Amino acid sequence: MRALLIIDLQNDFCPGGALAVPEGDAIVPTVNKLLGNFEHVLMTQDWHPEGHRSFASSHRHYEPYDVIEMDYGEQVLWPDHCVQGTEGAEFHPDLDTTHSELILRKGFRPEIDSYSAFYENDGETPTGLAGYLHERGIDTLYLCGLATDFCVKWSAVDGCEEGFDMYVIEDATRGIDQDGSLQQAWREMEEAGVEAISSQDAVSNQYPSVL
Ligand code: VGL
Ligand code: ZN
Repeated sequence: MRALLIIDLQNDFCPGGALAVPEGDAIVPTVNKLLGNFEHVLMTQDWHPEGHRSFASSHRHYEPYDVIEMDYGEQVLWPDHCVQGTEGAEFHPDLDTTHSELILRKGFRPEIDSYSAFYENDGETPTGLAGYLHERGIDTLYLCGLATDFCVKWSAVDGCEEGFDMYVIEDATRGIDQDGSLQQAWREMEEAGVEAISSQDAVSNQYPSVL
């Protein structure tokens, strides 16, 4: 059984938002078209408390996009974004969220960031997603959303390690591309066994039994 997983398609990651991904909003119509082709649709929502440790504003002498060492490894420091309850944390207003059966919030612990839909950035605190998918008989995930080189990549790679079949829908995702991170992300995903696919192919691959 397959599902569509929409990563962080929120205002702050779209043009005009606090951590805007170039053309982040351009994928919304594509994602809306995909929805109807999936029996299961899940979404993640980046959901930080004010003063979150991933914010540059929480560290003296640091600027957004600086990289620091945290207990759990390297952390990019971001502009304040997706603060709980703010408009920036809301889903893009044109995204059709009615089909979504699960909204998984992440990054809500003040001391730790969470890019992946499966694990927080320590690599060991699970979000519960794998258990949810197993219980519902979902073994194949199609990923779209923002940003390709951070939350999409981390989710895709972790999903492979958890034993799921992972696809990333290329034309339904956009990247931040910080110092070549986008190309690097595609390389890492390929090495992990993630397959890149177009939205057209994701749709025509649906329900193999009826083809
Ligand atoms: C993301 C940076 C910080 C993402 C979330 O959704 O890719 N990137 N928080
Ligand atoms: Zn975040």
